[in-house]
Amino acid sequence: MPAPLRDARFTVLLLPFERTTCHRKGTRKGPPRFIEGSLGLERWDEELRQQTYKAGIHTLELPPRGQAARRYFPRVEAEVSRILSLGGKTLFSIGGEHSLSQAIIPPFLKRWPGLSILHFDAHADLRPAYEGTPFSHACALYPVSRNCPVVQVGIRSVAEEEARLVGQGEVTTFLMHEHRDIRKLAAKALRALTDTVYLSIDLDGFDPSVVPGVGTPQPGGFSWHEALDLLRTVVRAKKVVGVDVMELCPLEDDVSSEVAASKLVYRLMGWLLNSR
Ligand SMILES: [Mn+2]
Repeated sequence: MPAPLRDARFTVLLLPFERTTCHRKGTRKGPPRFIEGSLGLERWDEELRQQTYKAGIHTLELPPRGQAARRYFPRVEAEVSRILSLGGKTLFSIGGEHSLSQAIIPPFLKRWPGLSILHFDAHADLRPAYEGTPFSHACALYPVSRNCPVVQVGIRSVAEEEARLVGQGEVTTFLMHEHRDIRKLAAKALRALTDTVYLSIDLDGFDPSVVPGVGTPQPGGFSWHEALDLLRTVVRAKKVVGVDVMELCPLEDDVSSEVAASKLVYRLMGWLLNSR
């Protein structure tokens, strides 16, 4: 039930871009499968007891047309800037690989200079470059971590070369094995974040039993309810101005990953709708 752009409270930007995934290929199929997953959802949100879609959801797509990051990312940045300039429409960007966040976040930082990032991921993603390129999924948060506070949750895979950046400077890292109590973790994350927050969600932050369809799975991630408790706390306490949901790499014969991803987005929209 799509809404015209001018009436929409939420915009969904589909970014089927994939260049550097390593273990399993297929993140370019993430956005279309995300839409398929969303079609199976009930429009009635059973937690919030409301029909969130009635606020208006407008979906756009920016096809990469075979372009490399060097050419595609400036187009992504321009499109994000255009949508933000319309005002009053929270943008959800759906990947595609996580390196896209490098192009999505700068327009948010321009508009909200006090922004901080809640980075939900299994991986620290703080390498300055990986396999010869700074545009890799392994470097997703490196550039923005030089400019604004980044608070990392779910992290359970860190390269030796990243270890010096984890928990240093603007980066606050809550390693998964040290922060198992979600209520305490949420309270600590709130203290580390500023008032205005951007959510960058790599679906591999979830446990693979919740979202098996990711390129680089890691054991020991958040359960569905742990993740939702954490994110609900943040959305209620802060002003969340944008969200990306990345690295959906759908499986052939299992739709649970795209259902989880689209249900997560719909729930986030519902919380946002109720928090203003
Ligand atoms: Mn990751």
